[in-house]
Amino acid sequence: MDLKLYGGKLSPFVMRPVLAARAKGHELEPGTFEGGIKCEAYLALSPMGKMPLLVHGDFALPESQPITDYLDSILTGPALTPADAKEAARTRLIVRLADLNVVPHLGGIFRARENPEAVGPALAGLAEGIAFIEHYRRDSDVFMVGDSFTVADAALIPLFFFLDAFHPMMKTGDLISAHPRLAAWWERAKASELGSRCIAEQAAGLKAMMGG
Ligand SMILES: N[C@@H](CCC(=O)N[C@@H](CS)C(=O)NCC(=O)O)C(=O)O
Repeated sequence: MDLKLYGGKLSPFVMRPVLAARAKGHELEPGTFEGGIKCEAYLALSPMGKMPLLVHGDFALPESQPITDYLDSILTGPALTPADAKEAARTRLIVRLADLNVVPHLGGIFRARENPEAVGPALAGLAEGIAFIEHYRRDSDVFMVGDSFTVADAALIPLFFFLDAFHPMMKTGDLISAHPRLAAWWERAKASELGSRCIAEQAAGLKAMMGG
């Protein structure tokens, strides 16, 4: 299959489709776009100039969640969206809540050194976003939703990596442990083959970004 994914492995948006492909039994190693993500050729395919970008033959698709859903449709392997309409909706809702209410606050954590005043509001925003997600989970959810890996796990695992990574400086892990059910999910996710591999790859990316 003529399928290429562009981006770096530290990015939670790049790891989302990577994890989804792996959960379906496929390796989709992200690569670097020649010329970078701001070059003319890249911007012609994705004017937003962000990673990831999926190129499938002459079809170019940006944005982590549409890419993830597309891979779920075209790749063989287990479906990553529940067949039940309500469970599918709950899965999509959790991904959307994460993108709308968790992702925007990660920047404040990431740029703590340059802008320490933004850390407090970022932590408050993250706490709220995480509580929104937890509101829609059930005691019976072993994975993010239900009893098998879904696109919601693919979205949340690489985002939660940063909460662990920044815990020593900003106690971001406490945002997870405040919710015992979510904390149990995170422990299971980290211990899983897919989760532990993803986290190791992101950790290597973070180390490289911080200068080794
Ligand atoms: N909504 C986008 C977010 C993508 C995004 O923000 N990617 C970052 C990397 S984590 C990026 O490409 N940043 C480079 C830039 O903005 O110049 C998605 O879900 O794919």
